[in-house]
Amino acid sequence: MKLRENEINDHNNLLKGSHKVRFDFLSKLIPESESIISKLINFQIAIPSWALGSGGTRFGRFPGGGEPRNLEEKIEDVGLLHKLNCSSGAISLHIPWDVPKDYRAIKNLAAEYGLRFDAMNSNTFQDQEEQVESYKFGSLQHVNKAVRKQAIEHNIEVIKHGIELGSKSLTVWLADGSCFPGQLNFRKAFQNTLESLREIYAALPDDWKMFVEYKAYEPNFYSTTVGDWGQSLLFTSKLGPKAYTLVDLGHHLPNANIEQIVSLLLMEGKLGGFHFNDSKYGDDDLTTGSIKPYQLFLIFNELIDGMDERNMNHASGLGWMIDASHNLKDPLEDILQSVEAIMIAYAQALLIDRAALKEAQLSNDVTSAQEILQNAFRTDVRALVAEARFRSGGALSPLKLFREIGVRNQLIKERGSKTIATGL
Ligand SMILES: [Mn+2]
Repeated sequence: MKLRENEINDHNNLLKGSHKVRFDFLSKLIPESESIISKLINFQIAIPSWALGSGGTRFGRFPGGGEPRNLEEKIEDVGLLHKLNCSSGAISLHIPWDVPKDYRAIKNLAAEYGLRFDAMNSNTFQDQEEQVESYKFGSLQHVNKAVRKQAIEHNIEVIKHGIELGSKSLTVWLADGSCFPGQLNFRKAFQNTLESLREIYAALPDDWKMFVEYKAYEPNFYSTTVGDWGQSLLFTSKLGPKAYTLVDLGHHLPNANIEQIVSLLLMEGKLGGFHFNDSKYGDDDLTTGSIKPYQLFLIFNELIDGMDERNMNHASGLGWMIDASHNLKDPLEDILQSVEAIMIAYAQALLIDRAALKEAQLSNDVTSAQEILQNAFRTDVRALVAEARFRSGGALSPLKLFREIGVRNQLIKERGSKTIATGL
């Protein structure tokens, strides 16, 4: 479904008065508010095609109806989100779930909604019906060369789809690993994986990036062949300058200091992109900012510090993407909440008095360092984020408008109540 222009205007007209009071107050408090707003306007977060339907656990799935039935409807859904918040201007596809039948038609449709194609994602963690070899015991790491070859060719096919659509990056996440001690020769698994990644890397166009995503455990529970940022960095360093490490917030062991990982990867020029989500225990894929908003803020603090140090453009220097799965909420509402949380953390981190923080660090003034960070974190920047959206033509309250016009009911009417998003 498409939003009508007057729906956003009518909504904004009702909220404009109270928004202005909050924004005027905040912009007086924050002298740099105009520069923050322009950075917020430029900042776009890619939406993965697989987050548009209900997720599930291995115990069950409870779809809410009206889910996108094909790639075209996935693009429509992201287009709707982008229209509401003006911050979701990209979609990330997953092959084979989103193989385009007609590249030109798909590109035109995306352009109609103001969307570009973010990183392409390959899939060697499941067996597809038509495939000859099985990934049960791994893909790029597999002891059997024929399996590795099949997985390499799949990744190269994903790159080819991406080239047709104008994407500029490939994300490789491997489920490869082992479930029991003794099952795998760790060194051989690493070497096989490296050799396979090298063949994929060789197929990358010059202006493309390869993101190597790590994950501590699951689906393998004893070892994962790209299990942490050290292993990913080892691969990406050996592969070459187009290879980068991708950080997914849910892919660490409990209590890992993710902001420190981010800081060092950036320092080395090896941080490629981000998968946002949140978690309490493991790879829970909960709404970004719903459990640990302070951690998200601290990560953005390191991101801004490290990117500014290297003169990187905040909006385009790294790949920004949500990677989440929703079992309880309306997936589109959940994404609106996640994008909002990311924009808030980014805006708060832009508020940090960096000169004062540096001074506190150099004089070992631990108390002031904490005060400076928390002063920014405890500032309610929601009116700045709303103002950025408003100036871009979006809704002052995307979630409110989403409910007011009954988006889910309309989608159920259009698509039916029993639809299941492809791939999930
Ligand atoms: Mn991920």
